[in-house]
Formats: sequence, C-alpha cells, structure tokens
Amino acid sequence: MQVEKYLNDISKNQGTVHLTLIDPASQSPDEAAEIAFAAANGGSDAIMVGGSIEAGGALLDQTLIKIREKTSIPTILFPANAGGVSAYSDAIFFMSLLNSRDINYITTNQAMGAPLVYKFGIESISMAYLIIEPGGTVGWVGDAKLIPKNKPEIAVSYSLAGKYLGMHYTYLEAGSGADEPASPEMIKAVKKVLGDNKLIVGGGIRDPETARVCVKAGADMIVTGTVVEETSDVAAKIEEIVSAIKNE
Ligand code: 1GP
Repeated sequence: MQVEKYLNDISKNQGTVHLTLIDPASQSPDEAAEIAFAAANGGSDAIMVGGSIEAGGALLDQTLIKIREKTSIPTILFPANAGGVSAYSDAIFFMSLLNSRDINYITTNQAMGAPLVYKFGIESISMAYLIIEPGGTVGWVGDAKLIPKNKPEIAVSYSLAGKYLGMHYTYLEAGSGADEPASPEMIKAVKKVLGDNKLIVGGGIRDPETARVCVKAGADMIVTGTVVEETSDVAAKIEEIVSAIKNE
C-alpha cells in the first residue's frame, strides 16, 4: 500500500485524516493492539507508533507486529531517533526537527536511520517537524528552540523552509499532553503558505470541539495520543473526534 497516497486521498475526499498515536512504552504490545483495533473501529485512518523514551528495540517491533495482526489500517513509524526504525511498519514519517538546536535531531539520526529504512523497504513520508510551546517531553528531548504560541510568523518561516526543502508534510507539535494545540491563527497562517502540502496538528487535542477548531483553521490531519490512554472506551472517544472532523 502507498500510505502517503492513501492519506492524501482521504484528505481530498473525506476532508480530514485522523491519526492515532500509540507510544510503545505506555502499554504492552497486546494492549497496544487492542487500542489500535478500537481506534480503527472508531474511524481512525492510520496508527502512528513511536515515543520519546523507551520506544525502540524489541518493544517497538512487538508492538507493531501485534497491531498489524489486529488491524488493517496502515502503521506509520513516528521515530524520536534512529532507534525508532522497525521493519514491521508500512511507512515512516521521515522527519527533521527543523527548530532543534541539536544537529542530531535535524540530520544525524536521519542519516543513521536511513540505511535501515532502505534495507527494510519501508515507505518514507517526508516531514518538517516543528515543536511549539509548551513542547512537553519531545521538546526537551529534541532540544527544540520552542516556537512561541503567539508567533505564527515563526511557524510560517519554518514551514516554508520545510516546503522548499522538499518535505511533503508539516507537523505542528505542541507536545504530548499539552494544555492546548497550536492556535487557530498559527494553523491558518501556516496552511496558507503550505498550499497543497499537508499540515498535521497534534499535541493537546482531547475533544471533538478542539479538533474541529484545528480543522476549520486549516489542519489536514489531526493526531491524538493521550486521549486513548486516558479513556476506557477508545472506539467511542475516537468516533466522537472523527465525526467532528470528517467533512468539516
Ligand atoms: C504527540 O502530537 C502527539 O506527539 C499527540 O499528542 O498525546 O496530546 O494527543 P497528545
């Protein structure tokens, strides 16, 4: 399956893509598979797998293997470093944290991981990864020079740089568990310059209304992670959010 085409077709025909993020460190592989199964039933379009800490090696492989046994929607690696590459995924967000102060997160981990992506034949989806305030764990780990919430023009500058470098997707990340995602003003300003390039928004989206505001502002794809860890009914929670963003 061509995952990028699959996502872009959903974006074109159904309005918005919903992605569920599963951190392999947060539960057992079997539990991750149950969550993925429920998320797919709730209408999520793909499962992103990754996390900042303890999310690699056998645990990452097993999590992907179990998820793929249980669901037919695609899996996409969301790696924090070169250790976040696994042979058991359909695709990888091949991303550069453009606003990091640390070259390891801009090009070095990418270079160390690239030969594995090549060897495993995983589809690569190029992405400019931008971390805005508050940034959370990923902001700390990635040594991001956090983009201030009230400075859409800085997010616009980085997004344009990513686009001109040839990246197809841009991800505005507030950090997992953030109080709120990127502001509608920032999303709108970034989407305006991105044009047909896809804009992903994540970090701090917990309810349908917040998701809808992001979509109305211009987000093409919405990521939710924490919400599936906190709810007792994953399918119902995802369904609420998905029904709020499809055909918005
Ligand atoms: C984190 O943007 C994702 O990388 C998801 O954030 O856990 O807040 O949904 P949440």
